[in-house]
Order: sequence, then structure tokens, then C-alpha cells
Amino acid sequence: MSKQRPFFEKLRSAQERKNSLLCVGLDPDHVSIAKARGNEYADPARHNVIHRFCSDTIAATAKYACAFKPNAAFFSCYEKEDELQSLIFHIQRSYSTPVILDAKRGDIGNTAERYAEEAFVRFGADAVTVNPYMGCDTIEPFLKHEGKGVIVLCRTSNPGGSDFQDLVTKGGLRLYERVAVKMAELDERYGGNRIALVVGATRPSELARVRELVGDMELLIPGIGAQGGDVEATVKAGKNRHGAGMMINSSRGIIYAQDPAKAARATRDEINSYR
Ligand code: NUP
Repeated sequence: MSKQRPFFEKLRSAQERKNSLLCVGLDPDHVSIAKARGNEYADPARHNVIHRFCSDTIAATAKYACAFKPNAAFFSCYEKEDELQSLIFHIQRSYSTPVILDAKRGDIGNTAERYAEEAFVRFGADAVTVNPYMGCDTIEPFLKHEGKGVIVLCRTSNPGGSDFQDLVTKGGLRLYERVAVKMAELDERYGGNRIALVVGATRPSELARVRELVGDMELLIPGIGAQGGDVEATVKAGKNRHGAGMMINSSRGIIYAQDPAKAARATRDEINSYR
């Protein structure tokens, strides 16, 4: 449906150009903004704090980011969907950097079609995160949007990620392993380079297992920074044969740092030191 450059092509070009596997997460909330930068963004009633904070953060970190990942919750809760849309366009146009909309969608076919249209047409995102719990038919509507990336939750970074994802399924694979295998198959059915998997940095051994199962597939890896994931263990477990195949996300650890540019650069360099 879209004639834009495919997500994975944009991503790889940004990864090479910036020598970076760092994805900067945009999760703006008023309390954290005031705490981190009280003086600059003191009055939440002032026009467009969320937009100004994000565009300043983007300007500071774009040199070091292979992708940006705004989380939809942090915009919709403040009724800032229009700002989200304009920030996505701004990142793409001014920094030639792809944008992943973190929305974790998942629903029956006709509803999934609307979610896909929301992510790719309304917001113009290059990729979106989806939840596979409802099955493969709920993911296919996203794949119908040519060139767009579909990033499927596989082994999440939160403590409760083991509640269901680690359960052993009938064939002997754990649920997250089965998701990885099924998604690699689905990706192949759609010609490859359409699907990536979310695997948390807080689980290096599961990350290594997913890498073993899916070959060189791209992984979105949240959980370094505020959630405490270890960068060295993450890169060593998650890299593919080419020392790449990862978008390692940090949100709070970068955007609320005293100096986001410095934090982004240091994180990018730390990641690179273990590739
Ligand atoms: O497994 C996941 N863990 C996770 O933290 C899948 C995600 N999409 N995320 C998201 O990544 C989370 O919703 C947040 O937007 C970001 C992590 O933020 P931070 O812990 O680096 O601040």
C-alpha cells in the first residue's frame, strides 16, 4: 500500500550511516520531564511541553540513533496524537531515520486492519509492535502494508514475561520459542525482511536461544538502561553473524539523562564495543 522505502532498508542504512544499533525510545511523561529538566519545561500547562521535549530530545540524539521508538501510550494519554504524528514525520524527513510505533496491537482481522491503518497511514510509522497472543491471522493484516515492518512480541523484558511465555507447548518448545519459529516462517512466506521480534535485554539466555532459532532476523531489544539489562551480555547474546541484527532500545536512560546526546553516544559506543 505504501510506496515509501521499506522499513528494513531504511533501518540498515541508518545503522551503517550512524554506526549504531541504538534505538532511542520516546516515552515522555510530565512528571519525569519536570524532574529531569525542571527549569526548561517547568510549566506543564504551557503549550506543547510533550512536543518540545521530544523534538529537543530527537535533535540531541538523532546522530546516534538507528531508529526512534515512540510508545503510543505516552501520547494518547495526554491526547497528543497529533503531536505524535508530526514528530514521526519530522524524524523521517529531517533525520532520515525510521520510526517504530510501539503500540503492541493484536485483534481479530477486521479490527487489526484498522490498527494497521492507524499505525502506517494515520501516524505514518515505518514499523509497529504487535502482540501475537491472538494468532497469526491477527498479524497478517499488518503485513499487507508493503514495506512496513511488523515487530512481534516474543520474550518480553518485564518480570512477568515468564508467566506465559516460558510455558512448554505440546511440541516441547516454550511459548516464546514457538512464537520465534512461527514468525520466522511467516516472514519467509511474505518474502523476508518484514518481521522482527521483541526480546528483552533482561533475559540474555532467552535472547541467545531466539538468535539460535531465527538466524539473522532483526531483533528489537528493550530493557537496557532503566530496567537494568546488561549491555555486554545483551550484545553478545543477541548479535547475528554480522555483529548486527539488533535495535537495542533505551528510553528513560537516554531521554531523561542530564545530557541526552552524551548518554546516546555513550550507549551507542558501549554497544559497538561488544559487537
Ligand atoms: O518487552 C518489552 N519491554 C519493554 O520495555 C517490550 C517493549 N515494547 N518495552 C517498551 O520499551 C516499553 O513499553 C517502553 O516503551 C520501552 C522501555 O523503556 P525504558 O525501560 O528503556 O525506559
